[in-house]
Amino acid sequence: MFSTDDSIVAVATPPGRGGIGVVRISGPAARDIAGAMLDHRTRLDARHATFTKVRAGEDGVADEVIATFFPSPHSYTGEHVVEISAHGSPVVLRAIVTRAVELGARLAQPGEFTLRAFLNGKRDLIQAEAIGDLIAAATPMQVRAAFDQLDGTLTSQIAEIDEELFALIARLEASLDFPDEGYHFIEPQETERHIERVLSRLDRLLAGARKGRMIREGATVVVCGRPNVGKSSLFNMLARAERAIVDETAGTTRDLVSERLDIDGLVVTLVDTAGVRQATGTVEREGVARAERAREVADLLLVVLDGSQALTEDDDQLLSRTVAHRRLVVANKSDLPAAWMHRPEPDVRVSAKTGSGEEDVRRLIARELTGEESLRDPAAVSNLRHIGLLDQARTRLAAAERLLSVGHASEEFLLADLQAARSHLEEIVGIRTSEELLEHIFSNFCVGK
Ligand SMILES: Nc1nc2c(ncn2[C@@H]2O[C@H](COP(=O)(O)OP(=O)(O)OP(=O)(O)O)[C@@H](O)[C@H]2O)c(=O)[nH]1
Ligand SMILES: [Mg+2]
Repeated sequence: MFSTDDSIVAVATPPGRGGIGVVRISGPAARDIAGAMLDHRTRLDARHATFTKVRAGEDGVADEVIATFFPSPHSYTGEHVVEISAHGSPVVLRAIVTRAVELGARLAQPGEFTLRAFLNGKRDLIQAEAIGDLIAAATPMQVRAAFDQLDGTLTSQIAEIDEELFALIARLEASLDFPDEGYHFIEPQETERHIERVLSRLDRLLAGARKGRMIREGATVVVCGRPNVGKSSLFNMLARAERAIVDETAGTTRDLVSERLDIDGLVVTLVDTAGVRQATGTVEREGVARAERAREVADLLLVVLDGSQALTEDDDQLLSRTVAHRRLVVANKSDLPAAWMHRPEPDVRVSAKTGSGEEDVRRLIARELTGEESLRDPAAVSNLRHIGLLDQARTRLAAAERLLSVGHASEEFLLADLQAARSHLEEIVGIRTSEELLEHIFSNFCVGK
């Protein structure tokens, strides 16, 4: 399904109006297609910004543009590419694309420019996915994590592991190929040492995986507690906006209210919920049911208690119902005298009224989600696809290690495990892929990327 011998075209800048808008054409005919709609008398020079005019179509649409020709292979896709920067008018950009199609280009599919970059060997699969992550990033930490992968950090770590595996496989194969000489090209103890080393490298990569995923995908944090303990006040404090209604009557919040925050580089969707109690009215009952469902999908709960009052039965019930869930117990209203010998000891005391303790809550949220005190550096692995394949590679290596530990491991069995581990690693980088996988990855991109 992937044709790469034709030329494709799309607007590469986001929809809407802007100072400039860029149309990208990639493929063998890119230079001729662009040349046919530009006023420029001579052909476009390589990597030279040419100021000229475009005339696109019978409606007389025209604009002043800068056209740049990137000859193959030194372009984004590895093919001939022309980028036409016009003024950012949707009418102009659409006319340029339409004209390019008349001249023989095809409308690009989502992610097709980056797909071509991958198919032409300009990017490996990790890097191609990182481009998607970088464009989608909502926090500087997400950009850093994506850029590291684009820069090849993960690629080279996997290549090092793969190299060691490859060398080991080669020596084991040599032993198989010359069985009569009674000579092992590699002793079992040495094989074991190599496998252990590869395993510990994989473990190091996987150790950062939870943090990496949290950085890449973000997390849902749900504020819960009985009515009136100050959930909405705490929510507003963290959102730094008066988003949710606060009132002294119990049962103020009915619906879920959510807000996206940047907590220490993490994209956190914070959700305020209705106070949990035996509700009377139908609206409040529905609110309590929604709160319950929100708790079930949360990555982290903030269980809010009123520190100025004795614990009630509702508090106790919620505490015991959430005990197995990842949670922080937050004692609010610390500006009032504490009336409560707390058990369990709260993780943090705050006053949503004065704002005291806000930094502690943020720090604890980040720590609970990532397992780290502070998020200075992104993790090497963050993509669930990569994590799954690393795990599978690890499983096969552990199996090989077990074979060795029981002694008499035949080279054939060892080799089967080691080769399987290698193929999982190759799938991460994209040395092995299927069309379905590529389709899945690139269809999540927008048109023009
Ligand atoms: N003194 C003090 N009062 C607070 C604090 N936080 C909230 N309150 C007050 O407690 C009352 C309830 O606050 P809300 O934030 O609406 O409480 P809630 O848990 O969202 O309540 P429901 O939505 O009804 O479940 C309001 O009168 C707030 O002003 C605090 O830290 N100190
Ligand atoms: Mg509320």
